[in-house]
Amino acid sequence: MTIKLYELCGVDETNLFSPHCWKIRLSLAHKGLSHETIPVPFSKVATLEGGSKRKVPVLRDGDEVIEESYEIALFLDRKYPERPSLFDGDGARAMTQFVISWSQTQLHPVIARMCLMDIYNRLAPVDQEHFRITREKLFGMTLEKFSTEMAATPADLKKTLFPLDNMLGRQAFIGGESPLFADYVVFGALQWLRTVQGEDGLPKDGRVAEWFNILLDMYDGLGRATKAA
Ligand SMILES: N[C@@H](CCC(=O)N[C@@H](CS)C(=O)NCC(=O)O)C(=O)O
Repeated sequence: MTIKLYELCGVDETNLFSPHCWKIRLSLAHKGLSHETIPVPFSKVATLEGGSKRKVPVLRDGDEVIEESYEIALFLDRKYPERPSLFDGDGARAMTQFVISWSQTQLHPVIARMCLMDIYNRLAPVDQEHFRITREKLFGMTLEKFSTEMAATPADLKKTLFPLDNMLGRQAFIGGESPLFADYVVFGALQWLRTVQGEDGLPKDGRVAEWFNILLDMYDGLGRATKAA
């Protein structure tokens, strides 16, 4: 039975931009599993699977429905143990929590500060309303004020990525010689920026750029196939 992946989209259903959904797109490819994408705009997320979900990605595999990207990755390894693992043992699962935490608390805020209005501008009016209400409540200010007064630059991003740049001097991937789920976590964040704003804000040269380009080209260019904005 085909695996279904509910993924966030804007007006253009082929512009899949959610960082968390990208983690799972690459995880499925890593395991050699094909899937059907069901694009979902912000205002429809709460109607998925009978209305029980509030966020995507959500994955349906037969009768099983899983949400939360890390839980989906664990599920895929549990259900398909004969395929390449997304984690290299218990230690890797535990350390991936650090990568998720770093990505969520350091990388995502900088990227949001770079591209908030780019996200807003690619949504349909009904989704713009949802995005404005939820994000203005979260930030405690208007989107316009956030994106001007809190704006971040490519230099801020480069600085935030320094730990990754430094580590890539010693090994090819966060996972070691080949990528693991932890790589897809960080890839998802940069792909988010690429798909909503284009490539200008991304590192252009150096180790992180090289690592990101390798991941964009992996799995028959899955990442690159979604156009940069
Ligand atoms: N921790 C969750 C985060 C998922 C998440 O934040 N998804 C966003 C899209 S990137 C969402 O569905 N938001 C719905 C909304 O804001 O209404 C995961 O890793 O799956």
